Amino acid sequence: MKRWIMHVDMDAFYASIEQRDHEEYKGRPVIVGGLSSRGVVATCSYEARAFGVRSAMSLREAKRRCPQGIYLWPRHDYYSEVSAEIQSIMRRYSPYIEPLSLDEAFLDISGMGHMFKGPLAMGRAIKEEIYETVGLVASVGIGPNKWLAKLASDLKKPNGLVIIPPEKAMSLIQNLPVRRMWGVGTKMEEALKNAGFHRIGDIAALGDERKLTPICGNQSKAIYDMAHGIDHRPVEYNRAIQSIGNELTYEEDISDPEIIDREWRYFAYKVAKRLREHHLKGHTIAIKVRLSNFSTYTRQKRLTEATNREDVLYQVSQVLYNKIGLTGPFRLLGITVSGFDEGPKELSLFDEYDVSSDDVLANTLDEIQAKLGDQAIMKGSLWQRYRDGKEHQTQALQDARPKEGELEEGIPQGGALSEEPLVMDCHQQTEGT
Ligand code: TTP
Ligand code: MG
Repeated sequence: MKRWIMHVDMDAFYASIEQRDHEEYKGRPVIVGGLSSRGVVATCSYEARAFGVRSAMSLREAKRRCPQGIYLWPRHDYYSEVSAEIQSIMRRYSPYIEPLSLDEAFLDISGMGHMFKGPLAMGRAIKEEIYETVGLVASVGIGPNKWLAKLASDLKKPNGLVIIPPEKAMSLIQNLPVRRMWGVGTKMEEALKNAGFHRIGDIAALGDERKLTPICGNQSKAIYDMAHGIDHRPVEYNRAIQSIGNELTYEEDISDPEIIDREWRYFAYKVAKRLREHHLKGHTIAIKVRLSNFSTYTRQKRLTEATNREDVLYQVSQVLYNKIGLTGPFRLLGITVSGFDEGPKELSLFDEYDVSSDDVLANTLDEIQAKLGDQAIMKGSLWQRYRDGKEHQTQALQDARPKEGELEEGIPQGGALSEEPLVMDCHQQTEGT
């Protein structure tokens, strides 16, 4: 059976939702992002892209390039709801679905083409159903593996529908810049170029993957395979949440101890809130800090009792932070919790009395925020942060997947793939597309 993977990626996702909901925004440059002077663009409509506005660009720069743009604050919870609707449509086409973020997912559709006139017809059907039901445009890519499917969905954006048959793969990818490979960020691109690899074909012609080791470290095999159009990674449709964390790359490095402390409090608040949303408690708390030169340090601690409490997360993060012994300036900070207790605990009648007053307070706050918005009730320190315009930048990160080596105690990260400056986890910046 021929393997066919589909990658569905919504066009200008947040901005398209805003245009869908506001007649007056249609056809106009819409920029969604933080509104403070330090804010960045989360995304923008294709009309705004024509002015040179891009994701992760500072809003200051965006406003310079496109003063007539419509600038909007993101509504993350609402976008998540739309995302869930889209996922439920995709799930009807294939149960083998792996969402990568709010707006993109892989589907393994091997052997399912017979329900349609082939994989391309199936892609068209999904696009149409998403458009008719949700009113948004998706780009769809289909290929013999994940990397080619992801590439395909990007080739004709917006409103793309592209299939890369295996026999066409090599001729198509060999002239593309190395940056187009999935997982090659700015840093690795630079290293590859310095070593004389500009196009994917340059890597494919190497003849021996070991020659890549000095540049790509433990990613060499993956990069070498990709350069040959090969990617054996399965669509991970059943992956349970393994960790929940938030991290943030700052537009300007931070070194003021008060601000750093506020950030730790913020991460503790945010991660605890998300753990409660998922009814999870974890034993392992990890922190991550990255310096301006990209050196990255992680420390973790395992607690005997699993927790989802904000105060515990904050206190442990401080113990770990002191252990690292660095004071900045920091490019990135973050907290992740993993090692979850098996399944949500069933409450028995007697257990009810076990619920601590802290839990009751946290749940009450969650309810108020769910009804009235996050700003309705907030700790003083976090309110200040929100007012300063930081809040918008921290999108809930992908629930998941400690990257290789990420949770290992005390190991500065050298893996080139992890050196990509993250704006949001699991997002690659694609420049100039
Ligand atoms: P993308 O799929 O990367 O971008 P997009 O859907 O806006 O545009 P397109 O796919 O047509 O190129 O990301 C999906 C959403 O994730 C995006 O709408 C906003 C959010 N996002 C951020 O918040 N910050 C970022 O840096 C990026 C790239 C995306
Ligand atoms: Mg998208």
